[in-house]
Amino acid sequence: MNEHDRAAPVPTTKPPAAHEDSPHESELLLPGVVTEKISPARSAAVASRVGIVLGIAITICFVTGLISHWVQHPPPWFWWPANPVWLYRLTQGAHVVSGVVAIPLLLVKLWSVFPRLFARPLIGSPLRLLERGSIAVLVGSMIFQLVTGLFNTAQNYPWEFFFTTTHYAMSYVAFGALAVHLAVKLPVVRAALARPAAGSESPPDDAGVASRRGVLVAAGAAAVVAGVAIAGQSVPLLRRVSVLAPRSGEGPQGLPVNRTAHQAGVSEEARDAEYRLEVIVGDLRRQFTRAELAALPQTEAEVPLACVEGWSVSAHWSGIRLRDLLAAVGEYRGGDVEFRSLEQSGLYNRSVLPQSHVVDSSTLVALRLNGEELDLDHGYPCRLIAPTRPGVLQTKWLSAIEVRA
Ligand SMILES: Nc1nc2c(c(=O)[nH]1)N[C@H]1C(S)=C(S)[C@@H](COP(=O)(O)O)O[C@H]1N2
Ligand SMILES: [Mo]
Repeated sequence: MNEHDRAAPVPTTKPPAAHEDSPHESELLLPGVVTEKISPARSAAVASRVGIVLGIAITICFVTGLISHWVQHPPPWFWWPANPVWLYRLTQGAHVVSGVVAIPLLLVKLWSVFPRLFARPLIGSPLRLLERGSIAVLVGSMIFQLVTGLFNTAQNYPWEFFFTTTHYAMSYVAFGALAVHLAVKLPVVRAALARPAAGSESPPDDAGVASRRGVLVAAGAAAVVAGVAIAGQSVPLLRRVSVLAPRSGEGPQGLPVNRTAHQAGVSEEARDAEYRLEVIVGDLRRQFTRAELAALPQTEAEVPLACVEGWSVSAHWSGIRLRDLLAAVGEYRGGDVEFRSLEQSGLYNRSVLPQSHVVDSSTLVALRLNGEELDLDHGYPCRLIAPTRPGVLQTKWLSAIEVRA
């Protein structure tokens, strides 16, 4: 007798019917007229399959979101490579696309399990209460994350709280609730996946079978459409079909502008003949005019600008390598470097660059963009451009660069 003979279970009940995993009338706290009309597609078969794809999308979204947060607010243990230059463009593009793809999947998933919210008993045992509670937290936090994230891609903040900290904190709630939910539902998911989505014993003309397949296909199609609609923010070929991508390649010198010189209140200072860039290395400091910066050896680099909102554009920069500029003032002995902007207020008027990026050969104090003098709105007289970093940290209209002890 081999392994298989022993393992084969003896069927004690009748073969599974097509609707076995749909909630039964008597199990629901709903009037019969309503229960009768519940589509058989609202089943564990559909919920499990959509749930798996949704779970993958959310995991990608969570991990890439953590990366983005840590790059911007690095904990002591965090290290992020400076190469390949497109790395952040990829992770942040994946973050936004996976989040947008999750929206239709979450809607289909909620639709498929909705009748079960009325399952008897409404509360029941403490364990059941826990299960229901975790679902409430899960659904609430997921909707919150996807909606706030979507608004952020449109640079629209119709709320009072500060987006990044709230979105970050809530991601742990959402992902934690997802883990609990998956653990609780694992037996149901396994059972549902063991059966074909449509149910093997069902007659071919069964309307429920057709609609289950239909719902799965529609969910997949909606997810693809949603993904394509936003991906054009980062994928040039998709730009024309990306209706959800608000900023893609438009703006002076082929790059979108998030904050203009006028909005930042730097138009005059930036063009002033008295402009100086101050570079501080330890006890040594030196001021550079724009002409002096232009007279230093210039380096070219292809480095994408990748905004946290999801849009990204590859660009050709030219300027002074940061490490060369520091060396023109004093010896760089390691440590973070702070960049300050002419901009007085505003969240992004300074940034801190870690050592891994300070010494990288494609980190520039850029003077030119795509073959032209840097546009005022892109940071004239000079700006920071470093690889694998979010746009918010690519400080424009630099006034000072300081090596922190
Ligand atoms: N001083 C300053 N620099 C800034 C910003 C800002 O508001 N002020 N915005 C940042 C953001 S959010 C992005 S995405 C990039 C966009 O650069 P661009 O406007 O040249 O495309 O600039 C960054 N640099
Ligand atoms: Mo940005």
